[in-house]
Amino acid sequence: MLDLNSKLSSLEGALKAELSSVKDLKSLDEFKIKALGKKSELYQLTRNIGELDPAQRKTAGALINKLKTYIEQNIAELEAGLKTDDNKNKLSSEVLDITMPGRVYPLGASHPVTQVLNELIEIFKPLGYSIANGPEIEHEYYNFDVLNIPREHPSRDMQDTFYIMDNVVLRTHTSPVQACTMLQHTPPVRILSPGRVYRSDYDVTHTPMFHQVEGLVVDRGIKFSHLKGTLLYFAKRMFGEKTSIRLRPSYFPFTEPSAELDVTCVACKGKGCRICKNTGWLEILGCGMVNPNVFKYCNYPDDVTGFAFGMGIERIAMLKYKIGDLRSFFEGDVRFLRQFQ
Ligand code: 2NM
Repeated sequence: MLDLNSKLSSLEGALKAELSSVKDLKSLDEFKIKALGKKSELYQLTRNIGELDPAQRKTAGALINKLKTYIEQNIAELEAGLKTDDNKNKLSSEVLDITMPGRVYPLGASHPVTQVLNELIEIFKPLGYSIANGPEIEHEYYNFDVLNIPREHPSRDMQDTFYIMDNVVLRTHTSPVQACTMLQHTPPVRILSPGRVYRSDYDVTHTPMFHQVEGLVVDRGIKFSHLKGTLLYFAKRMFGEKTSIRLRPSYFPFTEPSAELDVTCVACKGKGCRICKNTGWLEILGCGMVNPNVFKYCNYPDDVTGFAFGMGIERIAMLKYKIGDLRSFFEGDVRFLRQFQ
């Protein structure tokens, strides 16, 4: 018994000394195993109780248990303390100030030409138009011949058209897309052809590349009044409900009759100003009834009729956003572009 007593008190001393050097939760876990686990001295002592005198077993068990409880209590206290410290450290090192403003990353935006183009598509979508795209490099035949533009027509001239090689050009309008659609599909046709077009021209109002949207509707029974109604609807949606339209006779080889469309001046609302040269009107597009010769080239039957129209997107954007110089669209100056975010 004396032997056990002294064993226990030296074990207590050793365990307390060791526990005092435990400074974190990880080494505390290691200590728990070492002090109370299956291989610990304390556990071995409980195992050996059976070898003692039956009369001594009870006291021995009580003494061992007392030390075990004592050590367990010490561990629990230290653990509670270490856990609190650990939480405090975490709280102070992981401070998150949710009132801090977020990082502001610069956001891009689509180009004003793209914006107006998308708007145009949205305006014509509810009328049932599909989008038709085509190549920017075209055979002369599709850019001119099919569209009833004769060999001696001035627009074929080297001055206006970029020739890639003999008989191959950069398209000067998106009409070849419409001609090709007619060559591939029987009527009815109702399409919108947006895209880049190229003309050898450069000044305040002309750039060698610009964007066009052309519309084409072909069916039996299509009349000029359908064209007029379509254009009035378009003008009101693009420039506002109060906009009026005016058609003036014009000439295009691919339409007959042909007309130019004016809308109420966006600046003075029709009163007359510098922008509309005191007329109260602004020209925005060309249009007409598709020339029967074009239908012949496309192998369409005699009884179909159709209307077509074409406009420059930059011009529409300039009027809508009151931009003075066409060239600002192509300079890539972010101060200009940011105004359309
Ligand atoms: C315009 C004006 C008038 C037009 C004609 C055709 C086609 F393919 F049907 F012949 N497409 N686009 C047309 C008609 C284009 O742009 C000022």
